[in-house]
Amino acid sequence: MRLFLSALAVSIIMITSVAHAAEVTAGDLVIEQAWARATTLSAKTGATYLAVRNTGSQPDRILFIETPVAGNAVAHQTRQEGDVSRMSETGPLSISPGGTLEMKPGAMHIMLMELSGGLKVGQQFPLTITFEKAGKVEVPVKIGKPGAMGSE
Ligand SMILES: [Cu+2]
Repeated sequence: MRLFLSALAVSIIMITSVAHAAEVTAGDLVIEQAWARATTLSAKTGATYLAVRNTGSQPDRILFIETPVAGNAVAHQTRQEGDVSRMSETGPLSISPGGTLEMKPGAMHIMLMELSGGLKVGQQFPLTITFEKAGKVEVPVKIGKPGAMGSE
């Protein structure tokens, strides 16, 4: 019995780690490690990070980003100017063939604006990305700790 239980525990752990590494495929694109930083309940803005891998032979572009948790979502780039970090819109992002578009804290991110109720640790929300060629894709975004630096 004890042996059976520990075998069960091992398989549960394996299932969890597979779920954690969830990736979404759309045509030639693989979207992975989608996560967001938790915010306070009254926060109006938040940031989401993810990676898009292009396994095809043609470039693709992100046209729109939308989510039910925010009134507006746009790709931003953070630049460090002395002691000040500034963000600006990136415009349409392209993913070159064989390349990966990687977003992370302090660099590129998806800015969520007009948040409807804050982002809570441990919860998840859908993000819909429309690509020029791969079309519309819904990606589940996990919410990590407020100061988290990655999807772990
Ligand atoms: Cu931003």
